[in-house]
Amino acid sequence: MATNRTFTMIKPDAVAAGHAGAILKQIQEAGFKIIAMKLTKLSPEKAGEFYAVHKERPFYGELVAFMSSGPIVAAVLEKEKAVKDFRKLIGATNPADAKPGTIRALYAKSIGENAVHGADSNKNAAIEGSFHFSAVEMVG
Ligand code: DAT
Ligand code: MG
Repeated sequence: MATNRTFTMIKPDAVAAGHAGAILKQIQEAGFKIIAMKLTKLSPEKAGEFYAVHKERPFYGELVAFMSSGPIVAAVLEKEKAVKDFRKLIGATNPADAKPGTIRALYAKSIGENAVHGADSNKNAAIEGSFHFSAVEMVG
């Protein structure tokens, strides 16, 4: 069965709270292989660029400020149906709606500070992965 790739970020709230290790453990135990990974910090400009699709949404300013507020862990993950299965693993955007046991149900504080990002399509996974990593940094 062909595998595919998704892109994730452990967001500033979860890194600051010391949850990065537990979240990575949960991701690996769910069968995802880490292809690329780094601890980094987005500038407001870079966070704005990453979330440019949400520019017109009322929460855009808040989102950019939050995503540039502290270190994040960025990673490319590989698994069968990676994009779909990762969205299932992280749970709904609003942790109040996230299924018990999902990463957002366990670690997210609010709809804005929701612990993790997960790409929403194969196309965006590829765009977002190459936003953070060069081809030689992806160890397939
Ligand atoms: P997701 O991250 O589940 O793909 P999204 O793409 O709709 O959700 O939004 C991107 C991020 O923007 C989301 O993870 C947190 C923030 N966000 C979304 N809706 C919000 C809202 N109503 N208020 C504040 N932040 C919000
Ligand atoms: Mg999204």
